[in-house]
Order: sequence, then C-alpha cells, then structure tokens
Amino acid sequence: SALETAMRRALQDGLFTLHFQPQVDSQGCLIGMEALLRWHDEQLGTVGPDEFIPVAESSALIVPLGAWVITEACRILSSWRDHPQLAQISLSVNISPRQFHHPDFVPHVTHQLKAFAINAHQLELEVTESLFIDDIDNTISLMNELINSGVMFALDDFGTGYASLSYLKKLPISRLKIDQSFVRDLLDDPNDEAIVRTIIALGNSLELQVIAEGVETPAQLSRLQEMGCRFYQGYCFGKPMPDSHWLLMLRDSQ
Ligand code: G
Ligand code: G
Ligand code: MN
Ligand code: NA
Repeated sequence: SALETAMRRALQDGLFTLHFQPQVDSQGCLIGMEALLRWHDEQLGTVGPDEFIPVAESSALIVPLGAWVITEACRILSSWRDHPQLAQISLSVNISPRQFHHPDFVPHVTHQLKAFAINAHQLELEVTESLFIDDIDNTISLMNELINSGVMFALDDFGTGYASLSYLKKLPISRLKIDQSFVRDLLDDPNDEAIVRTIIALGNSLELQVIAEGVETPAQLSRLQEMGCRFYQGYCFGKPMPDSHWLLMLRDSQ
C-alpha cells in the first residue's frame, strides 16, 4: 500500500521518533516510562500509531520498525544512566506478536542490551493477550530466554482480550496493565468498577504489579488508590512527550 511505502521510506530517513509517558507509584514517584512511536512525515503530516501500526503489522514492516524501537529504547536508557531521576527507572516497549515471533527478535534484544550496557531489568516488554493465542508453550519459552537475561514482561490492555485465568498463572509476566477503557468510566459505571476491582485482586493474588492506564483525573486516581492499585499511567501525570521535554521538566522541578 501507499502507506507501507511511505513508512519504509520514513524508517530509512529516520522520521520515526519515540515519545515517553511517565508511570508513577502511589507517592507520585516516577517509576518508569512507556515508549510510544510517533511519525511526522513531510508529505503526510503526523500519522498516528493507531493508523500505521496495523499497516506495519499486516506487512512485514513491523519487524524492522520494531527492531528500531528496541535499539532506540536501549540508546535512550543508556543516555539516562547519569540522570538523578531517570537512571533507575524502567522503560516499557510495546511488542507486536509478529515481531516477537521473528527468529531475530530475541537475539536482537539481547544484543542491544549488551551493546548499550543496559541493566536488563530496566527494559520491560509490553505484550497483549493476542501473543498467546497460538503456540503458548513456544511463546513462553521465548519469553523465558529474555527473562533469563533480566528482561521483564507486562501484559498490556488487560481485560480486553481472551483472558483465561488458567493461562494467566502460567505466563512469566511481572505486571498487569489495566486497560484504559475500564478506567475511563470507573467512577460512573459499576461494571467497570467491578472489573477494575477484580483485576487488582487477581494481580495481588498472583503477585503481579498492577498498573492502571488512562488515569486522567485526580478523582480516578483516588478511587484507584482506595481500591488498592499502586501504580498509574495517564494524562493526569503526563502525556507522551519527547525525551527532551522530560529532561527539561525534571531539571526545572529540582
Ligand atoms: O501512542 P498511542 O496511545 O496513540 O498508541 C496507539 C497504539 O499504538 C497503542 O495500542 C500502542 O500500544 C501502539 N503503539 C505505540 N507505539 C508502539 C510501538 O513501538 N510498537 C507497537 N507494536 N505498538 C505501538
Ligand atoms: O495500547 P497501549 O496501552 O500501549 O496504548 C497506550 C495509548 O494510550 C497511547 O496511544 C497513549 O497516547 C494513550 N494514552 C495514554 N494515557 C492516556 C490517557 O490518560 N487518556 C487517554 N485517552 N489516552 C491515553
Ligand atoms: Mn502499551
Ligand atoms: Na494498554
């Protein structure tokens, strides 16, 4: 497609960038950032990931694009090494199933961790339930290869997919991300409130960290706190912004 051709060129020309959205704990301390792809093209203008990620996934382009994201994430992590507030935090990267299952994926990640001398615990890979639809045993063994190098996994968009409690306990993940669709109407919709409560309880009993996504207001935040959720991400704490923005913000807040 035309978009695919434009993406291929944009990747060559270095037009993709990463933005970073903060993740905080109940004290409001920064614990991590999620890396989110952005593309500004001279001809097409700004193209959102909701538009270009599906195209990349249905072509093979998600493989080189995803590899670039991993490399860039490691480069950024290494550039944060001497920063007082950024040196210890984690960086979460979204991984598509097709990218994950490519034979070069595990070697590429481990190679980039070494090349940038990253503490692998600081790299978190966000995967969705769709990764586990087929060949769950092979998927878990690939995950374990990375976990043995220190990499962490989070289950993204939790609650929107094919959640089966019997497989959840098998997955080598350390974190559940409550999908933002449940957080949005948390205060008004008793069904969403029940779902969020259930996910928090499930996470606690499986000893997984639970992070709520899409937290936009202080009222949502205090409800989540009351419910026992201890980690949060959303516009309430910051929108996805370039690394340079956070460096300035953190400098000014000292
Ligand atoms: O940044 P935004 O909220 O607009 O992202 C929209 C969607 O695109 C989300 O589902 C997000 O997970 C996905 N996305 C953003 N960056 C990446 C990336 O680097 N890789 C993959 N696979 N998906 C991404
Ligand atoms: O699928 P994933 O969770 O990776 O996608 C994250 C998406 O959610 C990104 O596109 C990001 O820009 C968006 N996002 C992050 N925080 C908020 C928020 O508080 N409200 C809304 N509406 N979207 C958010
Ligand atoms: Mn995500
Ligand atoms: Na999500």
